[in-house]
Parts: sequence; C-alpha cells; structure tokens
Amino acid sequence: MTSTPIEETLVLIKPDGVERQLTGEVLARIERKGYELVDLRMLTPSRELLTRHYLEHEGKPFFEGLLAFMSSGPVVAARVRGIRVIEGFRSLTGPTDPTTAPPGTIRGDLGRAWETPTILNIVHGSDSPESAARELAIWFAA
Ligand code: IDP
Repeated sequence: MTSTPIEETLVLIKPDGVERQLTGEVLARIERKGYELVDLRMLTPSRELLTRHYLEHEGKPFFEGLLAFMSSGPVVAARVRGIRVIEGFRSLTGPTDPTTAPPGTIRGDLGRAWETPTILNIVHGSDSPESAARELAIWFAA
C-alpha cells in the first residue's frame, strides 16, 4: 500500500501581490482549498537569494528584470502542506500570463495586464517535488 502523498510546497506572494493588498485573498484561497499554512514570513529578498531561487532562468532575457522586480519590495513566503499540494497550488494559480489565465484562478481573477518587460503575476508556486524541496530550503533556511 502506498502512503498518502502529503507534500509541502513553496508559495510566494510577489511584490505586486503584496503591494495590491492581495496577501489575505491568496492565503484565504489556499486555506479554503483545504491546504495548511505551516510557516509564513515576509521579507524583501536579496539578489543573492533570488539568483538561487531562479537558477533555471539565469541567462534568459527577462532574468535581470525579474530579479529587479522581485527585490523591489516585500514578498510573503509560505510553506504550504497538503495532499498533492504542489500540483494543486499550480492549478489554483493558473498559467504564467494573467491575460490568458482562466477565470477562477488567482492569476486569471486578480492578475492585471502589465507594462514592464517582467510579467507581473502575483504568485509563485513550486513546480515539482524537487523544486519544492530546493526552494523551501532557500526561503526557510533555519
Ligand atoms: P511560472 O511562475 O508560471 O512557473 P516561470 O516560467 O517559472 O513561470 O517563470 C518565472 C517568472 O518569471 C514568471 O512567473 C514571470 O514573473 C517571469 N517570466 C517568465 N517568463 C517571462 C517572459 O517571457 N517575460 C517576462 N517575464 C517572464
């Protein structure tokens, strides 16, 4: 018999979400879905932290803008636990571009069209068990 797949994922409410006072809204959606908030912190991340977090995007044309945006103000980081929460939170979030993200998703309901080169889309969620473990260690280092 396989064990119940309880997972943990990293959720970030990005600077645009915090500035637009959507922190409560996003956390409420997570809780209403039945996921558990296990740890929370608010910080303005350093470039060094963000470079480790966005390792896979280093060298891409939007990388510098992404770092500048993500370090521009406070971010809320949450450790979220639940059954298949990694995939489940990505479903709650919707795809990267808020313009085409379906209604009902965080990005589809709350994300606005943006003018900057960086896509502003309110939240981040880990995309795999490996990413979740790596990212949680970065944002919730003891
Ligand atoms: P995801 O957040 O939907 O998983 P990723 O591809 O992991 O998307 O990209 C990380 C973040 O980088 C996105 O959420 C978005 O803010 C930004 N981003 C991704 N692709 C682009 C792009 O082509 N132009 C500008 N910003 C981008």
